[in-house]
Amino acid sequence: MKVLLTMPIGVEKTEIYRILGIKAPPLGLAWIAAVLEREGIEVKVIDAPTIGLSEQEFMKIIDTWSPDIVGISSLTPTIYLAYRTAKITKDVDSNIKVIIGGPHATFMWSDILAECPYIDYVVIGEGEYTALELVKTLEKNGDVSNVRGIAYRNKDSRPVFTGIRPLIKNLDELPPPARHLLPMDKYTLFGKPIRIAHIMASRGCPYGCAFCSTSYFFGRRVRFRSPELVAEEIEECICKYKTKAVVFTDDEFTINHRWLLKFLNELKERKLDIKWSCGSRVDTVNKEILKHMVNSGCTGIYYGVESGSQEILDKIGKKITLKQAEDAIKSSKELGIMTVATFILGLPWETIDDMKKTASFALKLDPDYAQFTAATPYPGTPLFQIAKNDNLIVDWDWSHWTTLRPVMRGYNFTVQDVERMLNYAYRYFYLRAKFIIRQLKRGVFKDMLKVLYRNLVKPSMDTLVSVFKKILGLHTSI
Ligand code: B12
Ligand code: SF4
Repeated sequence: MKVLLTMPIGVEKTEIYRILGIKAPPLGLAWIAAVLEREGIEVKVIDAPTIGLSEQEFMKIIDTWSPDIVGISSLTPTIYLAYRTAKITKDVDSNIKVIIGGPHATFMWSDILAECPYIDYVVIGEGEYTALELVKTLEKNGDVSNVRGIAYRNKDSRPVFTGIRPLIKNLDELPPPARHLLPMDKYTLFGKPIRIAHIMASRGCPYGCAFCSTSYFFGRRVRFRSPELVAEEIEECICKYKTKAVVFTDDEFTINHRWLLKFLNELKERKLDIKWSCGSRVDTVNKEILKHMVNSGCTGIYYGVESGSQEILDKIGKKITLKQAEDAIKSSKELGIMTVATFILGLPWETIDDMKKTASFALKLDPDYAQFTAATPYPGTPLFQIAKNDNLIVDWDWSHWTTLRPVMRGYNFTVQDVERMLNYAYRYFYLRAKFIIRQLKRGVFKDMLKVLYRNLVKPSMDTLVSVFKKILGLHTSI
């Protein structure tokens, strides 16, 4: 049995990819590949956007390698490209079974089966064991209705869901992601040859914020891998791929201090000399833990602050206070950690004044970088239900659901208002002397000018926004 796992073809040409400009490995596919390989199944992984694979090249691979199964990973904004990838797979060989997985597929499986005849199976939720069981069942020509966690069309073309598969209890059972199947030399920092590895130490989050699908996808209980195995994975990356920097892609890396301290100690004992960055809530750090983090190589933290209005924070269930945000950014900066604060504009309950408050709060916090994105009601989130029920969604073209542009109006504002406020917030934060001088001092202004120059042909505010997002893209990688 030969299984080819791929990202949708053509993602690198989309707005979001060009603007974010981040090349990151598809850890989900690499993990599935590792589990399949462990069972002796022949697997190939294609990180199509990173290597810039064209449709023709993809079809050629299908033609020459002849997989029995093609698995495609997809997010909401890349779903149409996933459909197209499924179609061109079947164009080459209609006998190939096509499987799709990922957060969009998980919550929209019934629409997917109705919309795309080229997709045979949808894997719902965490994919490793479901994919393995499905592949083994297909290999034996067995009865797929016994495979939990999938959806498919039955003989009468009716959609069937086989029921939820429980989450993997012990993540240590999983082998490390199959990085040997990925183009590891292509994941560099700012396009420079500093080798970077993406590591995920945990899955799940207890908070269930209204705009985020993590708790509904990976569960409310955080499942940590053991500190030893995570450190071992890093050590392996250093040996095999000359990794110099690690990005932890956990949603909330600092949530469990006992685990974190054990892990940091593990890094110390193994004398692992790496720089690393992570994402964190503002209420799960304090000066003491930050000191430990800095001492073991932490150089950057990505904080989800979301809003400058306490009322809005409460409404989205973020369970943080503005004061906690101030304290976290202040302490981090004092310790020399580069901070990125992320904010959402256009949450349904906001007023224009609330959005202005968010822009002002960003300035008050004065993180190294601020990222403002449009509130997007991704499927599977409480926000999706609210937006759908109250007819707030004005753009149902999934390819626009990138967070770069609003697709939803509020109770008191239009999508045009959000566009205007995003431009306002970016201008307000970045076009100020303090920020520009800081960049000059750091010597990174050259990079910024380069990107600006490239975009000056179309010097609209939108362009400026994308320029700064590009810069953020560069810097949020570490
Ligand atoms: C790291 C990360 C990024 C990185 C790297 C992405 C990459 N190359 O993987 C960067 C910064 C580039 C990024 C960008 C974006 N991201 Co992002 N990202 C994440 C994050 C934090 C971790 C991803 C990860 O590695 N997960 C770990 C693996 C194990 O999970 P997984 O990929 O989902 O795969 C599992 C299952 O989904 C399933 N599966 C997935 N694919 C397949 C395929 C098959 C065939 C099968 C059988 C199963 C299967 O099995 C896998 C193993 O269990 C997630 C949140 C999260 N916790 O997952 C958000 C998340 C995926 N991102 C999200 C979004 C919205 C984006 C952006 C669209 C928006 C933005 N402004 O950032 C862009 C889009 C980029 C693009 N090119 O399209 C949303 C997606 C929501 C949705 N419905 O689509 C998430 C879920 C965040 C959230 N909480 O809402 N992201
Ligand atoms: S935004 Fe962060 S804290 Fe909130 S549910 Fe998502 S991962 Fe958890």
